[in-house]
Amino acid sequence: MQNLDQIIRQASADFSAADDPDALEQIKARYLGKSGQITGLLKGMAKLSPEERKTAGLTINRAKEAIETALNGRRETLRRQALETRLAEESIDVTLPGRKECRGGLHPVTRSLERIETLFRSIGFEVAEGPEIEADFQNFTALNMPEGHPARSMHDTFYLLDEKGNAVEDVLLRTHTSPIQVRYMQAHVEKYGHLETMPDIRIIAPGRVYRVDSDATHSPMFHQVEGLWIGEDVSMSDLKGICADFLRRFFESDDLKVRFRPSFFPFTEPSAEIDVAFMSGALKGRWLEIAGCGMVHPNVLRHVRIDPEKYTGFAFGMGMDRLTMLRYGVDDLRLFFDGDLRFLSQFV
Ligand code: 2U9
Repeated sequence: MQNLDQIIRQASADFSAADDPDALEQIKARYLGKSGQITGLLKGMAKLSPEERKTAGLTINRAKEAIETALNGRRETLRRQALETRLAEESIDVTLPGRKECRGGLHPVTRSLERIETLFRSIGFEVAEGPEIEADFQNFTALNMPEGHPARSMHDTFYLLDEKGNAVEDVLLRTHTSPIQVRYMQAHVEKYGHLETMPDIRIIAPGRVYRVDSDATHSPMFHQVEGLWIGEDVSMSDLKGICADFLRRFFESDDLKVRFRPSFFPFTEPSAEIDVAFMSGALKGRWLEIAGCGMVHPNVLRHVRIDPEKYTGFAFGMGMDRLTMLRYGVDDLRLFFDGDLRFLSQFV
């Protein structure tokens, strides 16, 4: 069949002229596609007699195979050429220095947090957690700050809006980690309130807190850790011993001076500010305010249904960022939140 030999030769020539895989596949359609020449010949066999169909079928299929062989040969040539081009372009420069693996590290505030948790766990405290979006009751009312109390305005915070832009009542970003302790006390009373004597509550409550405040020593989001010990005979001297001992261990300084200065907080009575003075280093001899503390106010205990005639307790609170600044000699709080690797990599 003269015609078929011509088709095979033409197909091979066309395939050889294709210089990329897409063009090759398009040319293939001309011969083997739905309306390709070979397909057309195969369809045309329907008109032949059975005898003629047998021989025609044989020769057309042989031609089809020959075209497919030519097509596959070209495909393979193009694949090899593409590979060779890539290998030539992507030559490896063995003299280049290797890629360094950078070591990550914990954020300095996280390092402080882990240190604080370890120290308090070692004296039998549990670490409690709670939600950052809080209810007005746990954040303010239960802490002896009823609606309209002036201390609420010192805790200026972020309120939440619904889809229509209206403030969601009684919901806010917590201004301190005290509500964690309120929730813990409520759960404790739920669990053990029926007993003659409840087991002691001994917890620390670390976490993020929010206030509308921003400068070199204040950030709208900062970290606090508070502590609480409630029991039958917990006294102010327990508070002083635990806090002073913690601070000396945290700063790894046995000769750290610690003093308690009378103060006021709505949630503690009596209340005190805790100051420390280092005996060496750049801050030597200067009193620095580091924490607040006091005996838990009877009204706070009443709000969570603990009898203040039977149980007493102490609480304290500190800014974890400030503790970290003092421990590492950092003078701008914002450095902790900028994400600048030149600063952070010093703590790896
Ligand atoms: C309950 C009862 C009492 C926690 C306390 C302070 C004093 C305090 C500040 C230190 C620096 C906050 O981060 S800061 O600005 N905190 O002075 N916090 S007593 O009192 C509580 C907590 C929970 C149920």
